[in-house]
Order: sequence, then structure tokens, then C-alpha cells
Amino acid sequence: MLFAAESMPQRFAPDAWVLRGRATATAERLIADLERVVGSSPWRRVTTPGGKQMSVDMTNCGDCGWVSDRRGYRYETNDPVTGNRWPEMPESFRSLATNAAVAVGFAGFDPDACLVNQYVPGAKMALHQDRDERDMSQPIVSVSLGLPITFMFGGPMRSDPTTKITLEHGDVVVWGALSRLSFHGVGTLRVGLHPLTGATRINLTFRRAR
Ligand code: MD3
Ligand code: FE
Repeated sequence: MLFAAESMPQRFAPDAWVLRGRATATAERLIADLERVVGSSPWRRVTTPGGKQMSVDMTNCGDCGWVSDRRGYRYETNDPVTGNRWPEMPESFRSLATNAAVAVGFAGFDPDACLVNQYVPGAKMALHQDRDERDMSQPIVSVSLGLPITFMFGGPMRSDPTTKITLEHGDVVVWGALSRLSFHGVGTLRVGLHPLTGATRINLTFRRAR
């Protein structure tokens, strides 16, 4: 194949699209830029307000970053681990996110936060809502790199039925306003080896937080 497989956006929920392979061609650049981000703001495992340590390694880049501790969930302009501002959002990240948003009709998406999640074997993310952002009419863009995972997507109530989709290396998902308060989660990462990320899965989540 001359070009990485990239398909048209597929809508899998009333306001959610998957762009299969959208990030494949730029994945090496994204991972190189991520290494610089992690060099400034290293991976860490945060604690939830309930006192449990998450199984996912996290960091952020951009004007603000998502943090969690015993006091709650929130966005902060400074990394609590280093005390410094979060690293700047690499241009490779920003352009991928804004272009993917445009591809499904969201012109003007201007993310100020990119939460980066790293899943090692055994890591997962339980069903939850994202409700720490100010303007819930803004979309969210997520980029999957490395090993595949099962993503679960439900409705506005925890008890709503969930749809499962496999997210693979290079897949980009755009979530519109009608999806914003939907419960979602990620199944346990299984052991594997990916040529670009090794034994891990990386997810970049772009948000307009403030
Ligand atoms: C749907 N991360 O960081 S990204 C999260 O794969 C999170 O690491 C998952 O859920 C991951 O909060 C999923 C896709 C995603 C992110 C935010 C959403 C989907 C969403 C917010 C509302 C609805
Ligand atoms: Fe989430």
C-alpha cells in the first residue's frame, strides 16, 4: 500500500465519529513530540478524590491540564509534579485535532488542553463522565496510538446500555455536544507489542477546558 489506510468518518453514535487511520501517517511525529512533552512533565498515576490510584499513566500539554487528587478533579495551568507550566501543545498535535474536528463539521475547535493517557498491560478506565470542562458544547477529539483497546460508549445515565468499539493505532474519534455527558470507559489493555509504542497504548484527548 502506498498510503496508510484512512477512511471516511464513520458515525457510530448520534454525535460521535471515528476516523479510522487518520493519525497513522503522522504517528511517528506525534510520538517523537510526545517524548519531549514527557521529558518536561513526566508520566504519573493520579489518585481519585475517593483515594484510589488510577491504573493509567497520565500527563498533559497545552495551556492547562487535567489533574486529580484527594481534593477533586480540575484543570490547572501548572503541573503539580514539576510546579512549572504544562509543556506547550506540539503543533503536530494541534493540527491533527483541529483538522479532524473540521472533517466532521466542527470548524473553530481550539483546544487548550491535551490529556495524555498511557495504558500498560492491565490498565483500564472505568465507566465515567467527563464534566470538568466549562463549555459542554465544545467537541472532544481523541487519538489512539499503539495497542488496540475496547472502548465502551453509553448514554447520559450510568445504567444506559453501552456500545463497544475497538480503537486501533491511528484511529481518531470526534465527540460532539450530544455525546459530551455520555458515560464511557476503556477495557483492560492486553499484553502485546506495537512497533511504535511497545507494550502500551497511548491516547491523546483534546479538550476546550476553559
Ligand atoms: C466521550 N479517555 O481521558 S478517549 C478520558 O481512551 C477518557 O483514554 C479514554 O475517557 C481513553 O477521560 C477515552 C475518548 C473520550 C474522551 C472524552 C469523552 C470520549 C469521550 C467525553 C465525553 C464523551
Ligand atoms: Fe473520559
